Amino acid sequence: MSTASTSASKATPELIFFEGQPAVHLRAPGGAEATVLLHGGQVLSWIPAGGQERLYLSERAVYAEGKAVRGGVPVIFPQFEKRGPLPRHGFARDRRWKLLRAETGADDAMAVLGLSDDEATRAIWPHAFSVGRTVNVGARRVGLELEVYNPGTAPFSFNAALHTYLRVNEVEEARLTGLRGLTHADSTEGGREHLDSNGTLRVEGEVDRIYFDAPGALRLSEPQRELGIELQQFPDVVVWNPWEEKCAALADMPPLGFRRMLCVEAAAIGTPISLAPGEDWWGRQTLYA
Ligand code: TA6
Repeated sequence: MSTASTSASKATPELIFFEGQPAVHLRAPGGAEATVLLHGGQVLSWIPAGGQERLYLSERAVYAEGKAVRGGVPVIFPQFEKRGPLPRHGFARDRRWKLLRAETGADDAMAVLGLSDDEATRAIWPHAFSVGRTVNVGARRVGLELEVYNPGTAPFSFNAALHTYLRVNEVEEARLTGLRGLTHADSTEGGREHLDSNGTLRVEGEVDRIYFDAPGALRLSEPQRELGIELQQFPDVVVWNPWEEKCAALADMPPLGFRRMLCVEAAAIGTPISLAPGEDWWGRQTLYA
């Protein structure tokens, strides 16, 4: 269980400690809430106004220097999986980000966090960079934005993803739609490509797919609720559920955790993004309850 200490009566944004780690708690005027951990710049919780928690966070997640927190919305940068020489999924998810701004507007609340190169990142990835993460909570939606800037004198290229763990009541009852006619690479079959002729994805076993050049709108339907997922400038979508055996092998997931989550990730994997000095790129995933 979380040990976040927040108070509904206090003005937002509020600096809190979540599992002993500094975090910012956002509360929009309509009552929607989000919690963002400085470690990894990671959104851990999103509760739309009058609603329920919509992100999955493992109760066995580890909150420690150099470790990635299992759940919420980890930021994957500058490498996806093992598609390069860096640690798996890059380094942004296990480093401390800076809180650059946090404020409440008339009908929303937002926080901006940043991560830049330092000696440790340059030792494994020799580039000057600056990554910004904006989290914007309105009554029934949350906007998750990633911005990458090249302040250096040489170009670089990168992969990125928002590895969003969506909470579901029972994954076998959930349906993900919007992928009809797309080809996906199946990571459980060494990247073998398949065409999705059906368009409705049901999870009844391990799923680990990359849909390249996906459309910008998806829908996750459950018997009692719906979630809209919008992607801007992220060309690819990753869908992941480890299922029983792989979940049991993850020390930071409870044995039945796979039943409560489905990762639907906004990603830029197929074609790495290249930035010349002075250029920037942004991508956004917006969730609508
Ligand atoms: O995005 C899907 C994926 O790459 C899967 O292959 C799966 O292993 C997952 O991410 C989690 O990776 P992690 O390094 O956080 O255990």
